[in-house]
Amino acid sequence: MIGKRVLGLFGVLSAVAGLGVASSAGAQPVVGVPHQWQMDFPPSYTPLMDKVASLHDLLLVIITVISVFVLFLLIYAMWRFHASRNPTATVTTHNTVLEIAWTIIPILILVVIAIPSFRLLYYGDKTTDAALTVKVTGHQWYWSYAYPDQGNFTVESRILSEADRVKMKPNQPRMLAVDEEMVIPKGANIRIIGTAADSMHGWTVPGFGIKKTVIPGRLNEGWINVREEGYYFGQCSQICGNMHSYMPIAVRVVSQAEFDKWVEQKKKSAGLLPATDVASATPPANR
Ligand SMILES: [Cu+2]
Repeated sequence: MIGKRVLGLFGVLSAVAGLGVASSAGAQPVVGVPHQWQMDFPPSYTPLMDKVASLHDLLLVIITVISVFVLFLLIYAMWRFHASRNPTATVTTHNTVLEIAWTIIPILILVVIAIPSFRLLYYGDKTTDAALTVKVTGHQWYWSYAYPDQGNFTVESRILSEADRVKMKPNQPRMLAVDEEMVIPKGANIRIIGTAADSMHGWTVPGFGIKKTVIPGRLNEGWINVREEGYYFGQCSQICGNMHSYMPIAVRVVSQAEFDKWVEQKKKSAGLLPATDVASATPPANR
């Protein structure tokens, strides 16, 4: 689709532009953000979103063919059976062949749609071998991300005020930048377990093809595998209260080495690792 290609080009251009700004800050480029005049899906960054887009493309072909066919029938009937051209109306009430056809053909079309649709549902349901799990919890009105496989530390992610964003993350989009992103390694299957602390929220990142409604007292599962490093953004997609629009979702995708470094740092500040620097180590008592 031409529209998609043009938008894809915009994506690349803005990613390159973002890279220029980001590299000066020594961080990942801003990749997964909405663009001006965007009309199609956002560019895809995960295998799941690839499949969502291709199912959409299949459905677009099917509905276009059906719409054009119905439009043709309407126009033809208006022309062919106009009173001036067809003064005496036919009294035909049944046509067995036609009736069987207009029952069977729609069934076949629905089956053709159902097969890839169910395959996609099961594909997006869960990952078979996850490199790690991130437990996402929606709160009024911020997100927290727990890393049970890395010692179970938790990161809280809150929107930056406009003044703080300009000061701390000027290259990131307004209303989407947060103080602490969810950090994951690139190219790894990440199991997402979602729940909520108070009301229902929706953990949604459009470019990842994931949209998990998170519900208090329940665990919902999904997965992502992001190909490229960068910052990706989404928004809470479940009306959750008066600050619903102020709990954006930001994901920072990094290399495995950088992820390991980040984990060490988080574990240390959560008190899960002994301090390794000499200055803060407790001196031996009897010396
Ligand atoms: Cu919410």
